[in-house]
Amino acid sequence: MLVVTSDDHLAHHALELDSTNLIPSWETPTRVDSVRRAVAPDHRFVGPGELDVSLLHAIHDGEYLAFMAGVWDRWVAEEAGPAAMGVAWPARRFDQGRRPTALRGLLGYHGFAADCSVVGGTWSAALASAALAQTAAELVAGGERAMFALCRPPGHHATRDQFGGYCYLNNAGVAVEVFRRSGVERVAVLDIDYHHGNGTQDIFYERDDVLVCSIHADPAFEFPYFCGHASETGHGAGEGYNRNEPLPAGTELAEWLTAVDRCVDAIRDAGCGAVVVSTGVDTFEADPISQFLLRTDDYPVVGARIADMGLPTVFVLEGGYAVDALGDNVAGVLNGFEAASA
Ligand code: SP5
Ligand code: ZN
Repeated sequence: MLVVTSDDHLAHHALELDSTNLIPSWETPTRVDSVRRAVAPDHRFVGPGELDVSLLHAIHDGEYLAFMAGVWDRWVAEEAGPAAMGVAWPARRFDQGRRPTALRGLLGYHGFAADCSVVGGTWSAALASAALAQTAAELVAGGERAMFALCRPPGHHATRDQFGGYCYLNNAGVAVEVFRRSGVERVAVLDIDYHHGNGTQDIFYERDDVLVCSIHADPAFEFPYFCGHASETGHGAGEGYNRNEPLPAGTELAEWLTAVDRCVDAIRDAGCGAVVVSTGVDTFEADPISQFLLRTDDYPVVGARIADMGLPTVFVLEGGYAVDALGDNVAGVLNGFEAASA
């Protein structure tokens, strides 16, 4: 399989609010090295093409994109701390619609969580990461059976107009839009990251041309806490085109696979013509911030399930924070897919 990757992520390493301190984010530059090392023997690397900014405007709010492009310079001019982040967010009974003017206010308006901040290299890395997803989808739309976009930063928590959960631009959403523009009438997103893909859900919630399926830790006990419930099934034209499979802490392969299979069935039933796989492997038993119990040997099994759908497939990297094992776990998904496709 072709793997789209670049070094443009290197200057991005954000800070996150741990229980009481700002710490270097679990989402580190070394994650890319781990994946490259593990996939190198069986796959080939290619670089990205030029980003088509109109794809970002298709899935993100224009004011959000403009704010994010300038936020670091504004932060340096006004505050000059090591990382820009919000301190207040529009909570219950606050005015959701009004956009403040102050930098701190805008950081709260365009962000949703204190696990995520902006540093000097963030925006260029986010744009480059989106370009990887775009290139992967373009090559698959052009006839490749499958591609892997080694995206960093990840994307599935980024909503239309908010960053959070280590995500700034929704890379999976970019790949979806490429498929739609290439003529695929309905695209599936299969999100196997440990966390609910709230951003992808948000972006496509009212659309019936994109079926979004996410298998994840129950938000009752896990980030992002406020969405990802099974009752969230889409809205308006999108009713029935959003599927959530929340699972308890301690979930192992057998139970996790039954949820994957329900999603695979839904993707088949909806007649999707391509699938974007939000490939987080933070379901791993030794992941430092997660509570599922998948093992390295389990990942080829899910890769095979995805291959069995027989659809043009773009894998985009999402989470996975056990850095030493991250590469082997990702390689497991890709190798399981290829073995089942052969
Ligand atoms: C893309 C992705 O996987 N984003 C995940 C964002 C999760 N952020 C919240 C992390 C909370 C970490 N708490 C650490 C406890 C370690 N003992
Ligand atoms: Zn995750």
